[in-house]
Amino acid sequence: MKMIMRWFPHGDDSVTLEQIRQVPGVSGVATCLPKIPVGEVWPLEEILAVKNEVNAAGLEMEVIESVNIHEDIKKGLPTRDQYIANYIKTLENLGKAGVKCLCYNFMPVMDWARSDLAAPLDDGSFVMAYRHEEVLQMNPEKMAKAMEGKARGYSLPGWEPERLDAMARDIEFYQSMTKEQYWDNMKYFLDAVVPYAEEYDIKMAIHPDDPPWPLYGLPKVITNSENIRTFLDLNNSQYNGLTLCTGSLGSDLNNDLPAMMREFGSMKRIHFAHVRNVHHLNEKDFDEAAHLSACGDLDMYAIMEALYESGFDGYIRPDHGRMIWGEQARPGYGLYDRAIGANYLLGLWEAIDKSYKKKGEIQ
Ligand SMILES: [Mn+2]
Repeated sequence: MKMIMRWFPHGDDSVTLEQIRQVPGVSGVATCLPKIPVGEVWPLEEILAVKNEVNAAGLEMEVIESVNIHEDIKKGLPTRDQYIANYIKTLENLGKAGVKCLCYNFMPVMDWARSDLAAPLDDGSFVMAYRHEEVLQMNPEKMAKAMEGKARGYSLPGWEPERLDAMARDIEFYQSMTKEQYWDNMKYFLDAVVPYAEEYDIKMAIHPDDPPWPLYGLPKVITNSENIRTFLDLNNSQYNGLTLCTGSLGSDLNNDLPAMMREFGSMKRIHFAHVRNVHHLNEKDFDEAAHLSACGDLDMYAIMEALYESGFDGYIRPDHGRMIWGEQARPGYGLYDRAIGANYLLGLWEAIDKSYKKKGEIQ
């Protein structure tokens, strides 16, 4: 298992590589090239420039999060073949740079949605929050504007300005698409790309839909165990795997996260885990709580134990953190709360590991 943290290059992050290097137990970053328009090839030299910067700080760049998928691929348009060819070329370049794992998502139109990026808690910290009724009353453009206002000048991955114009048009398009067609488009993409992921030795790791329920009539597919089984069956290569995000899937209280870790972990299909807690106010209203089990509704010990027992040897990152101690940072991606989260998770992992080794000695 390797503990990593997300980091944004080109000055688009308040957190520095030097700071991440000082977080005990963190060996690398998950990063991206945010300035390249969705659908275009990531040039090798630009990938290597970021890799060199990361390596110079004493960290690894084995995980990319994300290479976004062009909307034409998700829509199944004839133009998708060119975008898929570009995606494969990007994979080749990432492989040459030593990247081992690629987190991506296949969500239509919007990557994730929150009603507030900085909701105050009683202890003076701020969290990203989701209130279902408020989200339903906004249209995506309104939400993008509201989110932008609290993004402190940082880009919001998945809410790139060039995507906003097309959002309303895209939503209309998807409303006439069946879930089956959407699965077909996903399979078409996977069958084209996964053989190259194998060749370049890059584990593809799809991120669940966030939140894991339909919004604005858009299809949502990576939402629960049943749908994840369907997804994994679309292409049976081990390189077709998951970023198991406990925060996204845990927003739906019906999802049993330790059971999911066990099932998909034992199939060796979890390559990357985003581990964070969720605190529900209602079934579909939640805050992105601190990582500690006591702070939310997820049993983080049980989640880490299930991951450990599955023989997990992929990457883990603390997911979003709260904004604490007056930090000014990209929403969800301050240094302090994520550093605390990473070390809490590493502490759980050490305790689980030692208790298993002790049991082994006794037997
Ligand atoms: Mn996540």
